[in-house]
Amino acid sequence: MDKQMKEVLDAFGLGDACLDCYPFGNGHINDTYCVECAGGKYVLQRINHKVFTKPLEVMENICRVTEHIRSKGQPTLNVVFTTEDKNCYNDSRGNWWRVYDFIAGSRTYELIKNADMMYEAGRAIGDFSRRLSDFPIGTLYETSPHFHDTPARFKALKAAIKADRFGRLKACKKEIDFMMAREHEVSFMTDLQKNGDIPTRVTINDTKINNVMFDEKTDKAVCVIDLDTVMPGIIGNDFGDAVRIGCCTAEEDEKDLSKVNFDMDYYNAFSKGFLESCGESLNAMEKATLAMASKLRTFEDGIRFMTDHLSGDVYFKIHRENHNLDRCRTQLRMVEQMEELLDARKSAFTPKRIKSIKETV
Ligand code: ADP
Ligand code: GN1
Ligand code: MG
Repeated sequence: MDKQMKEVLDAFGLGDACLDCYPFGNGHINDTYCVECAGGKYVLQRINHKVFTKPLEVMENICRVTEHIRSKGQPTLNVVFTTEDKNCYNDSRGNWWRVYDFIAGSRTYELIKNADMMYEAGRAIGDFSRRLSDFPIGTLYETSPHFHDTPARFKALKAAIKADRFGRLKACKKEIDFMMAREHEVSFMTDLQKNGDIPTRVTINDTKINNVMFDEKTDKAVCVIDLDTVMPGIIGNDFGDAVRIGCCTAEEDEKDLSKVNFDMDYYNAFSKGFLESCGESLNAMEKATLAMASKLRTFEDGIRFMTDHLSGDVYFKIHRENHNLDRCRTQLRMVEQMEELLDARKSAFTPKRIKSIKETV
């Protein structure tokens, strides 16, 4: 173990007990390690402080939300405090670190195996919302402002197109045309929120399938993790992000787009689990727009991946050339299929339909 890692593990009182410490998981943002000690297993993370510029506020949100869930007797992330009783550690090089208990007997999946697992994921994500419905939302920090502000994401894409700093634009014409043709749709969910047609709730804002822990033996969902972006938000984004990844027959970075298909059975199973958990507390507009929110959430990541590709891959970790472009392409293919299969087009929401939904809200 190198000197820096020893310093960090010592801060959490794990330096001497540590038997092994190795990179773990497939997140795009933080650096994650599994720490095996004589007395147990932990997850150590270096918080990406370029993305999360206020790590103390992120940690405060996570501690409060997880305490709330724990107080209801439910499994959740458990923050391990430093020997100085702090929820994270700022090392001598300026990096921010935190430790969680490893959620025993559980694992994550990049690709869902069957519809039952999608039902389970829906249940876990819906449960999170239900359990936090009585949480004082106004006390949460908005740690990543404009995180799911899709119009702002689109604006950033346009700026990246204009700058074309790395001369990558010419190879992306088809994708850019596809995205431009949908510009008028990007404010659909944020407009509903602004107009008060959908409420602001405590949301996770990052519910891709590898942020759901499943029991290793039974494949039952244990809980959601990766709570860095827990903030006030739109519930459709939590629903939609899981659909974006979970209902896709291939991984997010699949190069062969013929393998990238939308699985309707998975969508139905996920919706069932989700609505059984938190459906009662959603209003009619939230429920009616879950499919549209799924498409827009998927489109938003297509926009973000393309923006990052054109900007020189500065945000999402990449592991090969054109990785963000490949990720963008899968997202756009999913959007195309959601438009067909879920009728998730803005035109499906005629003023007449919106009016009739509002009347039931
Ligand atoms: P990122 O923000 O980079 O995606 P995550 O918090 O999602 O980081 O962690 C990355 C991966 O590490 C997860 O997908 C999961 O496989 C694993 N992981 C994270 N926290 C835990 C935990 N408490 N117990 C077990 N595995 C975990
Ligand atoms: C990132 O952290 P991770 O890998 O779970 C990103 C999400 C994107 C996702 C795309 C803080 O999620 O918003 O949807 O990649 N997280 C952050 O796969 O930007
Ligand atoms: Mg993650």
